[in-house]
Amino acid sequence: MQQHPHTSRRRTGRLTGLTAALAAVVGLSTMGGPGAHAADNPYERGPAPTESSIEAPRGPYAVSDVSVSSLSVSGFGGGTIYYPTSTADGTFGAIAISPGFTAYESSIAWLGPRLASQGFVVFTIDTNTALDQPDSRGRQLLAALDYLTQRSAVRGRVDSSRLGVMGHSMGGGGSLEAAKTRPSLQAAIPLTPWNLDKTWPEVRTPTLIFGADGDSIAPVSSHAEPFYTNLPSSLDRAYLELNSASHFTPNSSNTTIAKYSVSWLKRFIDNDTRYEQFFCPLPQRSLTIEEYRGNCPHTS
Ligand code: 9J3
Ligand code: ZN
Repeated sequence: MQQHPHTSRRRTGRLTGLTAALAAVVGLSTMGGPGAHAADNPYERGPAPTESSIEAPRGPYAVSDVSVSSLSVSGFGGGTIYYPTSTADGTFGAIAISPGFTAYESSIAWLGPRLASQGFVVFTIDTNTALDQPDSRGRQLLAALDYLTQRSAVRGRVDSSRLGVMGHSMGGGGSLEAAKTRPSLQAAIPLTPWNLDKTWPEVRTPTLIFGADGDSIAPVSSHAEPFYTNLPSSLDRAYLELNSASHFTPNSSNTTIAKYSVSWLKRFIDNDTRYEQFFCPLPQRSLTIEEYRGNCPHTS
């Protein structure tokens, strides 16, 4: 059953515009009141977040999914689209997620329903071959987003102006490649990323990089940390190093990955400043966070 979030209809873009127009015509704009907030964010979805709501195994939206056969698409290897079942809240921002070297969609599948239940359309993909390198994975993430917004069965549920990318390992390296290629992306989240290219001055997309302190396949000292350091210092960027974690920690349900990913996606894909509280001021070192770096307040 749908646990329907109590977002009011006036928060949709069309109705906010209508409200503003009516307010102007009738002269209500100086009267205030709940129906006259010209500054309401049209992309905000779902109820106000709490620490427990972003840590929960599922968010407020019931989730459906549709399988996409590799035979029906080109430029990537098919996958599964997870999306909020209800259409009552209008369109949602969307993300594509790539697995790592030799891995399949199943290795990142937990993120599909977890993130979609918070109010995103999430496309977990397979790559054309399991051996594809980061630059190819970046192109495939973009092909998947293009399929999602232009041809998929749920294209009408997606706001094509609010898109992001995630990926594990070479898929995380691919997320950086995708952001470098397509600066209109609103958020990127590489998970224990791997790439031979260490420098990302071209990136204009707000980027949250997860590293793992015990990663011996993509050691943070030669991957996640230099990737973070070599993003523009003017960018909204963050580096979260997971404590007692390995290269494969992103391959199963992880509350720290989920809560900060949800917050980053909400903040930058939905422009939802209600989530800024979770990484600004910067999180402290803890049992789950070895280290956190970032800018605060955010600039975009
Ligand atoms: O996607 C990954 O797990 C990248 C790490 C790797 O196996 O690199 C070796 C070439
Ligand atoms: Zn570079």
